[in-house]
Amino acid sequence: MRRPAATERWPRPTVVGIVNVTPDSFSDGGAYPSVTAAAEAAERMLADGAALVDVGGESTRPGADPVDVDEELRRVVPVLEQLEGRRVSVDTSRAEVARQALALGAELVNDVTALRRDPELAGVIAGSGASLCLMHMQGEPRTMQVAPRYDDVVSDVAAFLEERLVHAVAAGVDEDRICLDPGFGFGKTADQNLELLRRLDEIVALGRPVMVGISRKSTLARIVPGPDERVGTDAASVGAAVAAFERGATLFRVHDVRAHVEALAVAAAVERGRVAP
Ligand code: HH2
Repeated sequence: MRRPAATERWPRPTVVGIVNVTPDSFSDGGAYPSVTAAAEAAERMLADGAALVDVGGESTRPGADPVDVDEELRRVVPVLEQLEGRRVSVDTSRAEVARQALALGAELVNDVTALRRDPELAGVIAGSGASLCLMHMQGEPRTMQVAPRYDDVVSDVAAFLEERLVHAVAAGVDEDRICLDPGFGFGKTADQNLELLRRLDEIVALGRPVMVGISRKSTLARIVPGPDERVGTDAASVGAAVAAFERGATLFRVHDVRAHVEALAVAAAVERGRVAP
């Protein structure tokens, strides 16, 4: 199977810790009672081996309503201020949030709309030297799980990501700084998510590093029921991440950083066939 070259920017595996500063995220909504608590959680993730932490202020769980830009800024900016000097990504699809996050040192903009929501976002990233994650979503969070439809989920997602990659590059974003994400759970049934994971090498074949965000998602809870039927367990999340690694994924957006770092270190050593990198 074709393997992506590890780059200095994103060695394989690169673990990205999730810091949702939202009251309503699907698995960790309202987890942080204060800005300091969120920043401390981020610091712990970095100490546990996350390469960067992804700070987001707008939930994209199925059924979620959008928040206005001022509210998103109120949630995200104080946390980014406390994390200045740390390696941070910002989970936003808005140019103004990205602009302020980049000014505070964020190095990656993680846009779940793949530059389809805010026409000014590409320009903010283009001039900045920051990186960009383009994610596939069918529909919008409020309604995306109602009746997802594809001819072939993997080819459809691959075609979409290829088109968005061309769009981003045409808008001035450096291709070397773009990663692609199939968007597990974003307008996909559980079986469609599993088909995407099974054939992830077809997304990897697009030639850019692939990010996967399957940590705690409900597809995993369908396979291994946990205490909450909408939330997969951390052990199930690690299993999915290792499966994704074996199919060529590079970046892993996760909640339980330590467990993923350890499991993926072993998966990488097995792929190399030796202990030392
Ligand atoms: N998933 C979520 C949010 N952002 N970004 C990328 N690139 N890939 C993903 O799969 C992805 C993402 C949703 O998960 P979470 O952040 O845990 O919940 P919420 O959107 O409710 O805050």
